[in-house]
Amino acid sequence: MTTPSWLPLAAIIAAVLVVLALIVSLVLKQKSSRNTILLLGIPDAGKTAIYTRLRFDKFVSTVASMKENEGTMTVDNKTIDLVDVPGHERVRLRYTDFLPVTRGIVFVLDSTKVARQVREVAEYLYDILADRKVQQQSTRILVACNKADMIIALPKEKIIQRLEAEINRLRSTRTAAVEKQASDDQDEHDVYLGYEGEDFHFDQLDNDVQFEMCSAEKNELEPIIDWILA
Ligand SMILES: Nc1nc2c(ncn2[C@@H]2O[C@H](COP(=O)(O)OP(=O)(O)OP(=O)(O)O)[C@@H](O)[C@H]2O)c(=O)[nH]1
Ligand SMILES: [Mg+2]
Repeated sequence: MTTPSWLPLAAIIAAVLVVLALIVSLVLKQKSSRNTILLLGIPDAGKTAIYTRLRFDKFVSTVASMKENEGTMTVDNKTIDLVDVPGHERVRLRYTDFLPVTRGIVFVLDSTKVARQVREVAEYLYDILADRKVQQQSTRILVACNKADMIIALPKEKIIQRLEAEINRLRSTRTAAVEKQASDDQDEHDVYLGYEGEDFHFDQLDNDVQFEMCSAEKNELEPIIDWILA
């Protein structure tokens, strides 16, 4: 009995399908293992206040954190891991340890002080946006403009404008610095943000970056919760 001529081809197609199915299931598994929401931002932005609201539904006036807070929140029967990373310069970089399990980043800023703090806020946000892992995983980012209960809080549109202008400035100094350096040790923060020759805008990024006003004090955190659940 001779082997039908289509049999080898069918075997190859079947093998390819099995491999594809394996790859898809691996990717899905990897994605579902990313269940952590990181709360990042410079000191005093309100990360611990938001963390405590989301987890325990209460407001605490805390002191500067020096250690991460880690725990879960449950909404709509979904359990989500939350990590509040202190803003202090010596500890904030620890956020990179959590990136492999991170589903989204809530970048918290103080809307009442963002004009004065724009350089520090933009530098930290720049590091996050330009991080290779954040880009590879297309990590979603929500900029939570906190303390919106205060009358002096800057509106969202103004905050976006200020940050875009500052990132634009930073980009030219950082790109120049990277070019001056030998090219071999630029592995972590060397991804160019936006389009060359054009002013920087958040919507030029592949990562989805949203902005929402909120208040941990007044418990106005629905935009954050909706974003986490989306
Ligand atoms: N008015 C107002 N104050 C807030 C709000 N959220 C936090 N605060 C105050 O802002 C201060 C800083 O809040 P934290 O949550 O400790 O800030 P943090 O971002 O965790 O700071 P680090 O731990 O130092 O990185 C505290 O005095 C809070 O009471 C808010 O929504 N409105
Ligand atoms: Mg804190």
